[in-house]
Amino acid sequence: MRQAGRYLPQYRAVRQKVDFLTLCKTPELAAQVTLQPVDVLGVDAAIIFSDILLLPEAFGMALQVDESKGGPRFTIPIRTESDIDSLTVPDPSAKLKFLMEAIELTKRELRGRVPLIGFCGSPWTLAAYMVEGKGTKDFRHVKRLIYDQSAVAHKLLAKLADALVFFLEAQLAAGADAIQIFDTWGGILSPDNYREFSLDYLWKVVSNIRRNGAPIIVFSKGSNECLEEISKIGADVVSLDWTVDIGEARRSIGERVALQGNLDPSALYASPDKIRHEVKLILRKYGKGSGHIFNLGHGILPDTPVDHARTLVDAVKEESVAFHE
Ligand code: 1CP
Repeated sequence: MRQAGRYLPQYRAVRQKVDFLTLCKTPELAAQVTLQPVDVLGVDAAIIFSDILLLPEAFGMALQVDESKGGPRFTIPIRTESDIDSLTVPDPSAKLKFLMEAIELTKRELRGRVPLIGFCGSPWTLAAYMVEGKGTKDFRHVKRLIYDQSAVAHKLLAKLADALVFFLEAQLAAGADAIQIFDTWGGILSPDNYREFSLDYLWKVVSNIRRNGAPIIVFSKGSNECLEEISKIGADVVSLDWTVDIGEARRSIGERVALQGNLDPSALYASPDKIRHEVKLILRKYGKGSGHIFNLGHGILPDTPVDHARTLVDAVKEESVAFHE
């Protein structure tokens, strides 16, 4: 989860020279920072350096990253039906060519060392950013839309689901070995709304992609109430945040899907001994057998000591071997 980023000095060194969007849009640099965690931490897979918000930008929305105001934002959010009508589904090979080139380049530079993961935001999570303009506390604009003008919300979500199918197929064609879909804001919905406005569209995306066996990982943060249903949309892996017991999740859905997760990113503030202890707990909770991809339960925090991230990776490798012996 967010392998690259501010916690890595090597990443900060690149970012000192270029802004975030330039980094995303320069294939050589995107490939370079994609490889950093593989070299520095020894993780078993790379995730392409990009951002979920580049797809809405390709729809024609102006994206701005103002460091002083925190994360990225759309300068003009979309709020009305005519705003949504004016969005055209982008051709990824034209509008997101830089990403496809970054994937091709990264694959060449990886030379098969580890697989490369492509990714996107879920229709719901992208819609939330497009309507709010940025991450907000209560997401009131997008929530107003689903309660007050649900048909308009569905129109936007359907458009996003169509675009995501093309987008993900293009990433696979460029060389991505697997796809992760981030439904970061799934958890702000009631279970019924989650089914109607998020899950249904995740299902549409997953079931329509031609993927030739490439695995799909779905991460829907805070949607633990609906894990059973998430496990039935056709994804191969369900990624868990840290608020769920991975042993219980395995008992309820582990027959159907592999599980990814789920260490609390804050655990990386702990001492190396404690980190190792936490790793062992999760490995034991999952139990023996295959079907577990160890990961954090959400993105790594920017002030995480690199040594601690390395301790985590080493501990996962060593303890999982020890546990299976
Ligand atoms: O240099 C910087 O400060 C940029 C920080 C940063 C990074 C490293 C952002 C801004 N995006 C990224 C890269 C990124 N984003 C990756 C690259 C692959 C990796 O190294 O892991 C991925 C997979 C994402 C996905 C992403 N972007 C998500 C989904 C995952 C999650 O964290 O929940 C979301 C919600 C975003 C939006 C975004 N991009 C960046 C920020 C700060 C945010 C959050 C905005 C907000 O909610 O306010």
